[in-house]
This record gives sequence, C-alpha cells and structure tokens, in this order.
Amino acid sequence: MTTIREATYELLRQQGITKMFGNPGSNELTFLRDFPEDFEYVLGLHEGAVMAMADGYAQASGEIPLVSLHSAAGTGTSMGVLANTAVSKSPVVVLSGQQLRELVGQDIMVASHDAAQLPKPLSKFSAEPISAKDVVRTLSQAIHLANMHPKGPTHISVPHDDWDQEIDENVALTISRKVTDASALAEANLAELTAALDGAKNPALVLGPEVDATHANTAAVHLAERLGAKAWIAPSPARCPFPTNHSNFAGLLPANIADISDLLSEHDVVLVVGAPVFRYHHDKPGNYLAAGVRLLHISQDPDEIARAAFGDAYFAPVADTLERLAQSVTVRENKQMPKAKRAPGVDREGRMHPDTVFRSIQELGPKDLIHVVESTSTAESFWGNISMSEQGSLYTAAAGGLGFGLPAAVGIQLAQPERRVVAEIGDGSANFGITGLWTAARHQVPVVFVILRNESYGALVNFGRRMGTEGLPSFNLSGIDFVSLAKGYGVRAELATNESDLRDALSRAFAGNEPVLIEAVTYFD
Ligand code: TZD
Repeated sequence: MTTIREATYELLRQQGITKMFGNPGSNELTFLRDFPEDFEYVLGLHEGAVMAMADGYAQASGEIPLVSLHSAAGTGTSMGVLANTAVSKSPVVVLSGQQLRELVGQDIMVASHDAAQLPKPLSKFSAEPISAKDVVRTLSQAIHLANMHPKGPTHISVPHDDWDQEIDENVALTISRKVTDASALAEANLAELTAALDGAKNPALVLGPEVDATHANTAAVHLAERLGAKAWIAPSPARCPFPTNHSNFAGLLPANIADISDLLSEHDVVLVVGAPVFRYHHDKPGNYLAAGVRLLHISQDPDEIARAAFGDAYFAPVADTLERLAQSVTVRENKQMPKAKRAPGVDREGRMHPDTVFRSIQELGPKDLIHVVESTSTAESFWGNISMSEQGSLYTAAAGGLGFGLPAAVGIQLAQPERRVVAEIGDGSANFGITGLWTAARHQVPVVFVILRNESYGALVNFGRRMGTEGLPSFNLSGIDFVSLAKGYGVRAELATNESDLRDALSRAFAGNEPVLIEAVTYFD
C-alpha cells in the first residue's frame, strides 16, 4: 500500500522540492516521520525566521522550498514575514499541520479552527483539502500556483491522520504533471511599444524587483544602452534590477508622488518594467505625472496592473519583453550621464557614521557580495556607498515587515554557496529575527551579520519629524549587547566602535568561512 505521505514526498521530489524549512509541533510529526534521506530539513527556532529563511532561499535559488509549520499558533507566528513574501512574490509553499480531521470541529487543543482562512489575505491560495483523498492534488495545486506568475506564497493545512491513509491510484497522474509558462508579448504589441520608445525624444526606464527576480538585468542594460536612456530603480526597492555602477544608472526613485513626478518630468516616455506604479511610502502629494509625460507599464502581475492609478499597461513577461524590446528599438547615441557626489558622514568619538560602515563593507567585501538590508534609517548611506553589478545582489523586506533580513540572509546564503552574503541589519530590526543566528551556527552558514547599533528606532524618529508628530514615547534601544546574544546562539562575534576596528573585523570575517556577527556602533541624530 502507498500512503498519502509517501505519495506527497514523491510529488515534492518530482516537482523539484527537496528543501524544507520548518518548526514542528505534534500535528506535523506523522508527516515528518521516516524523513526521506534525499530531503533536507532546516530547523528554525521561530516561525518568522523559518518563513524568512525559506523566502530568501526561494528568491535566491529560484526553487520552491516547502515550509512546514505548526497549526494556528505556528502558522500565525509566521505571518509578519509572510507579508513580505507576498509582496516579493516568492514561490513558497506552506504546509501547516492540523488536528485529527474528525475533531477539528470541536476546537480541541492545537486544532486550527478555519485553517484556510488564517493566512488567506497574504497567500495566492489557501485551502484545507476537503478529504484525505484530495491532499496530494491540493498540494500539487498549491505548488503550481506558487510557481506561476505572479509567483507567491500558497498554503495548505492537512490533518495529521490523513498522512497514513491509502492513496487513490489516480494520484500517480497528478504527481507527474508538468506545467510550463508559455506566455509572450504578441508581435503587434511589441511593435506598438517599440514605436512609442522610438518616437520619444527622451525616454527613461524605471525598473522594479521583477527584473532582478527573472534575471533580466542584462536585458535592461541592453535596452537602456540602445535607447540612450536613464535607468531608475522603482521606489521602495526589494531587489536591485540594474548595475549601480553603470553609466546609465540614474539612481533610486524616492517613495513619494511629488518627487517622482518632478524627477521624471524631463522625459516624454517613461517605461516602467516589473514594478508597481508606484510603491509610495511617504506622503508628499502632487500630480502623478508632469504634463506631457506618457507612462507605459510592463508587468506579469494582473493585480499590479489593475490597481495602478495611471499609465497604459501591457500584461507580459518581463525578461522576454525586455530582451525583445532591446532588439527591436532603434539604436541611439548613449551619452555618459553625470553622477551626483555626496559628502561622506563624519565619525564621532566611539561611534561611526553609517557611511563608514557601508564604505568599509564596499571596500573589503568581494565584488559579487550579496546584500540583505534591513537598516531602515540608513538607506541613503547604503545607496551612496554600495555598488552592485550582478543579478541577485540585493534583498530587502519587500513589505517593510521587520524580521525578514537576518534570517533571510541565512536562506540566501544556503541558496548561493558560491557567493558571500552580508546582512546589514539595524539593532531594532535584528530583534525581530534574531533566532536566525542559531540556524546559521548550526549549519555553519557563513553570513557576515553587521548590526548597526544606533540604539534607536531611527526611521520612526525620522517619520515623526516628517509627519510633525511631537511628544512621542521614547524609541531609545540602549542596553542590548549583540556580541553576547550572538555568542549565546553559537555565532562568533566582535564589537567595532571605530573604522579601524570595523575594517579589521570585516577583513577577518570575509577571509573566514563561518558565520560572524559584527556589532558596529553607529550614531543617529
Ligand atoms: N514591526 C514590524 C514587523 N515591521 C515594522 N516595519 C515595524 C514594526 C515598524 N518599524 C519600521 O517601519 S522601522 C522601525 C520599526 C520598529 C525601526 C527599525 O529600527 P532599526 O533601524 O534600529 O532596525 P534604524 O536605522 O534605527 O531605523
């Protein structure tokens, strides 16, 4: 007899899913027992960390990980990070455990009452199979949906007595299904877009995370060069879709209406690719676009297209469309674009300016270093000092939900063993995902964790100033010793209060091959 559990592992195997991130409870043990040797289970100590590791792994590997979580409390705990996973469109399949089918209705201990409902707003699909016989097909549905554009997290909840039931013989057909994304922009639409770009006096590109996620950075470079166009990164960037050292790179668009409109006003055609139009954050009202600017939008996410307030959109695959456009536009002269210089911040006695931290990382890290950034008040310092030239060089919390960065760095490093990962994390943010350190130590995942210890929720102080909200309670975070915390979780750690100590610590960290935490003491004012 073949059980549903055996058939499920075969489905996962055939769909290329052998990496599992999890935190178990009693409901999950029947699924996890006799754990097959060709699967790897990465244990996280908190479901937020589990979700972030899986999300990072999915984004950096292009593979789907399975996330195995406990019923209501476990799945619920993961949802802060799941908000990011939904926005970053990471193909993660969550399998939560459930109490015995017949007793769920009585809401006994660790049953998940209305389990499908729990992560629904943050999932592309969420279901509890109507019977044990439908478990494999429902999981197959969750896998294929997670992997089709727009990609994203899916969830199924399975009662623990389902796993040992016998399968129906039709399951074999479901397990071996192959699903191919065969969509492409029609020739007539390509001609229309090409004509719009060729007819523009001064076109610009605005590139979003889907460009990097679909490995289309080189195609974006070709298109920018052939059009002689500025290439902006769309606001609130989750990834880096264009080499920041390229002469066509114009910078990062600010996350508010008025400044975007102002910066794009010199252009007559703006082509937004693989980004929402637009992901604002700060309130600075104005006209969405200056008079005479036409906005065109390419996205493989119908929801992103439908909810935009302006622009003519094409629902089309990002990578293929960029490549074909680069081939079809008329080649123009590509002039060198001037770059603005900024004066570096100055260190103080016993405390560094964030510029010092990012500049040191830039100078001492390998050229293809991967950055996982969750240091919320230091974005200007980061973009002012860090240069990224390769695909897959930046990952951030796509929905702004803290607790992603530190553990996501572990998942990303697991997915990219050939490259080195640095996690640049604020002292406030670090606490939301601190348990990721333990998994890094347990699996010897050689992330360099740099904690920028400014002893403040700096971004919130900044927001308070901008919004004029006076008389706020204190956001002072003094008294957290990250060196001791890291050592407690088994990660080697060093303290750096000045540039020379920081450079020594970074050099040692990059020369070694183990996880290291550097507590970099910075200031915020
Ligand atoms: N909780 C979660 C899960 N996500 C959030 N974004 C917040 C709370 C609110 N929040 C921000 O948006 S930024 C921030 C908080 C608490 C402060 C982060 O402090 P930090 O970095 O020390 O990591 P800075 O550079 O001092 O801002």
